[in-house]
Amino acid sequence: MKTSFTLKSFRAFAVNLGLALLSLNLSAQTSHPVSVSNYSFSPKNLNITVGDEVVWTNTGGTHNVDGLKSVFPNNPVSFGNSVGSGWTYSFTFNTPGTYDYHCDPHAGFGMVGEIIVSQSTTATSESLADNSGRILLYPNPASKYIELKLPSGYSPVNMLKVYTLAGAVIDQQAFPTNSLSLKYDISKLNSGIYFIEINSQSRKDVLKFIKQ
Ligand SMILES: [Cu+2]
Repeated sequence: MKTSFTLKSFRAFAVNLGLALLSLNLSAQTSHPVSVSNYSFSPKNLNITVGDEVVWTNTGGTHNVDGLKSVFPNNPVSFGNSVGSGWTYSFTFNTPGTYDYHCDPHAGFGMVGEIIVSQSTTATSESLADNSGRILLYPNPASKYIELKLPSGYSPVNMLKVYTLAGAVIDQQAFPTNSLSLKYDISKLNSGIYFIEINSQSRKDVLKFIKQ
């Protein structure tokens, strides 16, 4: 009798705990570790979402993280710490954009890093919800990547083609199955005007984008 009561209340407790953890998880930021040693940041490049935290841990040598706007004027905000050894430094990125940084003593040795902070997926799909029926391409112009967002009725998508203003096809690939969005890397393209063609069984869309 007593045991079953205890079990029951334990179950109720476990369910409540489960719900509490779930809601905590949904709102929690993601933490991205970067190790600092051997004159490098690893990983050197990070793609994160607004509200995420990056944690740098210096495991060897005398280094720092310098992402100050006085050094990198294009950084949306400043971040960084002082030169030293054995430290851990964390920063939460609340403004989208591209952030560059380096280690002050070893910048000349190529001890550099970059973090791309994107809007959260949830916020993006919500804010784009009223554009039903159209394919969205953003940002445009862009330098690192473009993102394609397809309307919910757009399915199945077969093939994606990228070509130059002159009409030369430079890339062709399958659109990810069961996905209505795609992040496409344009960092290696030369500056200029390009077209991206998306085919479904019933329609073909061609969107223009500018690589900065
Ligand atoms: Cu260093």
